[in-house]
Amino acid sequence: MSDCLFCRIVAGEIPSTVVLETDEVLAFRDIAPAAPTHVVVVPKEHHVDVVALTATDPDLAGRLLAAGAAVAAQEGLGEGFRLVFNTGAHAGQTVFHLHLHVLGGRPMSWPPG
Ligand code: DGP
Repeated sequence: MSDCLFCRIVAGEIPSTVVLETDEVLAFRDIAPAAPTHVVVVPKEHHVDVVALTATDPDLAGRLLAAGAAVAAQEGLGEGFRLVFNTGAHAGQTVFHLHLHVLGGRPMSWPPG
């Protein structure tokens, strides 16, 4: 059994609320939503972060972004949304299996904290 939380979610060992799935990516609702809509999109294959993914499979990185855009459309975020890759501890990354945050449903400020 993997000790990676998101690998375990992908494997169905930990339940999640899935909103989109392809053979390569899984999108599910964040357990601690930071906005009315907060979904994380992960590659099913384990990659630590976006730097690692773009180094090994940049085409998959593009498809991950496309999945994030599809989730935003599916969730009705036509007024705007944010796509975020927290990369490394200083950026607030806590789960070291690459994930794209899709955040929307409220006005947002800039810069982030
Ligand atoms: P980050 O801080 O960028 O590594 O984001 C990790 C996100 O993962 C954070 O927003 C909370 C979410 N998360 C952590 N554990 C779980 C879980 O067990 N289930 C779900 N659905 N989300 C989780």
